[in-house]
Amino acid sequence: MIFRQLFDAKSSTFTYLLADEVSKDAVIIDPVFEQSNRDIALITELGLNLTHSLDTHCHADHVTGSWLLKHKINSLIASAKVINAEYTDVALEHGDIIKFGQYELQVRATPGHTDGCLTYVCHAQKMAFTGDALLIRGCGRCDFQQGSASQLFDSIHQQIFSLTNDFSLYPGHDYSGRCSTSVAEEKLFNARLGGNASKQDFIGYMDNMTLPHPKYIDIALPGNLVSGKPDKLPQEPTWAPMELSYGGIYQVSPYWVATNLDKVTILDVRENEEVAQTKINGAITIPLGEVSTKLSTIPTDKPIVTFCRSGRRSALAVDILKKSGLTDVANIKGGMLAWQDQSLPYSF
Ligand SMILES: N[C@@H](CCC(=O)N[C@@H](CS)C(=O)NCC(=O)O)C(=O)O
Ligand SMILES: [Fe+2]
Repeated sequence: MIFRQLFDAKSSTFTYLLADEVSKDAVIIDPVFEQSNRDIALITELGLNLTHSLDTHCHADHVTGSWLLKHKINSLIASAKVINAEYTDVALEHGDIIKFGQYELQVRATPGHTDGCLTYVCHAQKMAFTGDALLIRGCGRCDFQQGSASQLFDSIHQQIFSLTNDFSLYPGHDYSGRCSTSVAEEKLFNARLGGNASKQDFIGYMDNMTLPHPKYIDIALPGNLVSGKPDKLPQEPTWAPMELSYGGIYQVSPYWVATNLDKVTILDVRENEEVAQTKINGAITIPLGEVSTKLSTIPTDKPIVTFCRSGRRSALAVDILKKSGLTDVANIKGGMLAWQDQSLPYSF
């Protein structure tokens, strides 16, 4: 199975991408609205077909990326039926199965942090995605969203600790840099319900926690009740059709540049010897090492597209130009190698 754990630093949320390496069908668990472009970049670079986004619950601390992923790459929105979120395509209930290629996730209701919390279990890989029901050495708070410590204790024991000890557990958040755990570890060491803690011990602990409400709860809850559909789409560059690489660089296709030469300034950052051999007409040439000191010589009346042999050095040039305050800048994907592959015009 293809498996990636992603992190949103602002909300300390984990997002998980799971895919079948053969069929390329993929699902994403708990996408974060602001990270949609990152997630789509990874999905695109790995050549995956995202069939579903799956939320573990109605998050109080961030808005889901589900609606935006559907809008951009057509995945179905799946979340707990109990939440009754608008725009849900698949309303999940305990016992449902989500298939992606040869793999499947079993849906287990694990209420207690919220009344609509789900845990997704991949039996074949011995992995469970627990959302905020069970965190590493902790668990989701129970003081809002129909939370109940008694119910959470039962959910964890009946639906998570009932998995074999060797199951790996992947939580919805971690606030201390930890990434995954196991059933065996949490049974022994969970700070709130491990080591034979009784339900009474657990409720005593949870009732006496004093956590401030999540900072973005007033935005997150209404946002998640509409599956993350924004009032207004996030702003994206409009001067060229563009894709964001998983490396974080906006890229334009060589073909678009070749057919829109009058709309951009091409900045070729190859060394002089390379430019002496092949060049794109009209491009200005500044070797990468001199870009920062020659910024003032680069015309800024048009968007700038950067260029080199393979598209690697020119990606760094995009970074340098952005840091200098320019906004309409992108890399020509694949550089001269792609340009030549596509038989676009250049001179010797
Ligand atoms: N400080 C965070 C809130 C963190 C928080 O309350 N997280 C929830 C999950 S949505 C929780 O259950 N935390 C349990 C804990 O921190 O022990 C924020 O402002 O967003
Ligand atoms: Fe939560």
